[in-house]
Amino acid sequence: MQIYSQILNKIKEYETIIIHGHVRPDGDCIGSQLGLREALRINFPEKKIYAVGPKAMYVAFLGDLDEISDDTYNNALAICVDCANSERLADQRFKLAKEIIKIDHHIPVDNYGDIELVEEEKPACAQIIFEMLEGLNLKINKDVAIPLYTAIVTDTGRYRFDSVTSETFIVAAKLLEYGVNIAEIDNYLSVESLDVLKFKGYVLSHFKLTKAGFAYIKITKEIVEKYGISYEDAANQVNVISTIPGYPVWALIIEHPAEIRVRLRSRGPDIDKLANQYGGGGHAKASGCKIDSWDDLNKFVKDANKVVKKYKKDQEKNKSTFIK
Ligand SMILES: [Mn+2]
Repeated sequence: MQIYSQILNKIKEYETIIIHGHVRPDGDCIGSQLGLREALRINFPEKKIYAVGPKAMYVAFLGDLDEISDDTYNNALAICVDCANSERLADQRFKLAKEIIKIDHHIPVDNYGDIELVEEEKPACAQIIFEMLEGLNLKINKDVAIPLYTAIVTDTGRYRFDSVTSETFIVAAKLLEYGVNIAEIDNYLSVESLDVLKFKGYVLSHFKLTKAGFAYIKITKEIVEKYGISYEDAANQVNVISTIPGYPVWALIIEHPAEIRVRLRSRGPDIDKLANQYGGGGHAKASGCKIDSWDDLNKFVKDANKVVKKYKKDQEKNKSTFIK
């Protein structure tokens, strides 16, 4: 692909390359950052390569991010991964870089990159990165493969999402050839603290269902504090209510100290437009947005109901017998 060589030329041109991810990073974000950092380090040992931003505890086994000074950005190239809009990038110092490359798989929100490699159909940003490294014949080793594999396995919900294709498995298979131990990674990803387990119990016993077919759970600050878990750990439980037949759209709505965030998921209708209405976005079946206060929850629930109702009506028309 021509864009691969454009990116390679930029990598060759710069002595310092800084890899950015998004706020509240997930496994794909950290895995893409650390996998790409390692790949660039082994292929260009003379260059200074960093990855910056907050860490994510549940993929802490992948390694640490770097602390760098503002001066490091002088004449540097920033590569931003897994992030559709510049506002959502962690560490806004990417703006200090001389040029910016965006590598992403979300529906684009803004075009902040000087060069952009965006493949919306890919289930994980790490898959795009692996295909690029391979396409450019760059060296890959086990330390590159482990974070990239972890990124793919987390962002695909362990290969369960719509966006997974044969290509995803081909990439995963190739990563295994570099010595990735899938059981070991699965063990790391599967541990769950007692507090999180108890919080799951709260979700299971307090979620709400609407007549239209929307399932949701409201989590106040007090609840997060009561269970003594992080906001991220709490928000990650959105799929606890993902399995109910007749409820193809679900959400976890959580109050952070400064805002109320909605994690919205679907196995039926596209929900990214609904997220757009509330200042968010993401993927067709997995999006996020915000509401201004708990008073707006009813309105959000109504809008979600509309999406589900329309979907069910369309399903009826098409006489789909597949129960979602
Ligand atoms: Mn991702």
